[in-house]
Parts: sequence; structure tokens; C-alpha cells
Amino acid sequence: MTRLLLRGFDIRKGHLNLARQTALVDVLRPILKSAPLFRPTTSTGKQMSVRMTSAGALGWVSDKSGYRYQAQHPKGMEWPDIPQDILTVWQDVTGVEKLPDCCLINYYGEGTRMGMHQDKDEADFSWPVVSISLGDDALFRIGNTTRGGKTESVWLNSGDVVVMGGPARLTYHGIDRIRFNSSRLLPKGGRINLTLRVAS
Ligand code: MD3
Ligand code: FE
Repeated sequence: MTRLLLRGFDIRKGHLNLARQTALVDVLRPILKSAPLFRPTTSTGKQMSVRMTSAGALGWVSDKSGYRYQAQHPKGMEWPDIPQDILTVWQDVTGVEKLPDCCLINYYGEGTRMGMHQDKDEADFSWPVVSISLGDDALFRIGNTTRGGKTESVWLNSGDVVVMGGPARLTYHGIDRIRFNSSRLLPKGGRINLTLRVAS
């Protein structure tokens, strides 16, 4: 288990062993059944290539009226609760008492990516954000707190956990590409990224 500090991002390589990764995939199955993945549309009308859903009191949605956190899935139901196994990862790596109220679930299929962006829809940037990678490898790009400038990239593998806190919380970041079928964790291939956030 190695730890990489890159521009304030605390990257814990191999934080979750295979058994814990498999356990997380198992707790995600019923969540994906009751809150199916959807493809968000940005306010400019473009569909994102990544499919998403959420667990927790609040979930992230994006449609013609813009992006926001809200208490319901686009189909109208409440989001499922965040499973304890996922909250345990947050508690282990952040050490804070406060619990996240949103677990955003991103699914990357073959050829999908996520452009450089900041996460600033949350009410209070003083809370950290935690990312958990499951499945295929992904090329994660880290920029600066303003758009542009030099960037650094790192491959995220299944079981890696990243903690973003302090000034790094508002750093631009994105996923350039995944190595489809590089992992056997997910039966149909692809990558799941969980991000735990305090949204409200
Ligand atoms: C830095 N997800 O969901 S996780 C996202 O792998 C997102 O799916 C990527 O960017 C993914 O918004 C990258 C790493 C990450 C997540 C949230 C952050 C980095 C962050 C919030 C603030 C700063
Ligand atoms: Fe992000």
C-alpha cells in the first residue's frame, strides 16, 4: 500500500484489498437495481458519456435546467441509503466525525471519459471528498485551481482511494480514458468510481 501526494491529493494505492472491493460491488448491486444508472445531460444539451446514480439523502443530477444536488432520482424516487461498508472507508481515510450525505456512483463503460472540471456544487468546501475506484484502470488528470496550466496524470486502479481536502478540494480534475477490460472485478467490464461528499 503506497501513498502518493500529488498537488494536495492523497492517493492511497491499493487501500482496499480484493475481498473489500468485491464486498463493495456486492452492496452496490441492489442500489443500482433501485436507483438505475442514467446519463446526465448538461445545461448545453450534451449527454455525458459517464452514467451516474447516487446513494444518500442527496444525489447529483444534471438536466436542461442545470446541475444540482436533489433528494430524488430523475425518475422520482428517493435515493437508497449509503451502505455502512462505504461509510467505513470515509471514516478510515478522513477521520472526521461528520458523515457524507451523498455517494455519487459513476460508471465508465468502454470509450467514456470525464472532462476537466471543478466540484463546487456542494455547500461547504471545507469537508473533504473521497473517491473509491473499482474495476478498470483510469487515467486521472489533476490540474490547478483555475482552468488551464500544467497538469499531472496518474493511473487509478481498482482498490485505490483518493482523499481531496484543503486547497486541493477546488482543483480541476478529470478522467482522460479507461483501459477497458483491464480488471476482472466487474462482470461486464468498465469502471465504477464512488465519490463521497458532504453536499448540504
Ligand atoms: C477533486 N469523478 O465525480 S474521482 C466526479 O473518477 C469526479 O469518476 C472522477 O471527478 C471519477 O466529480 C474523479 C476524484 C475526485 C472526485 C471529486 C473531487 C477528485 C476531486 C472533488 C474535488 C476535488
Ligand atoms: Fe469531480
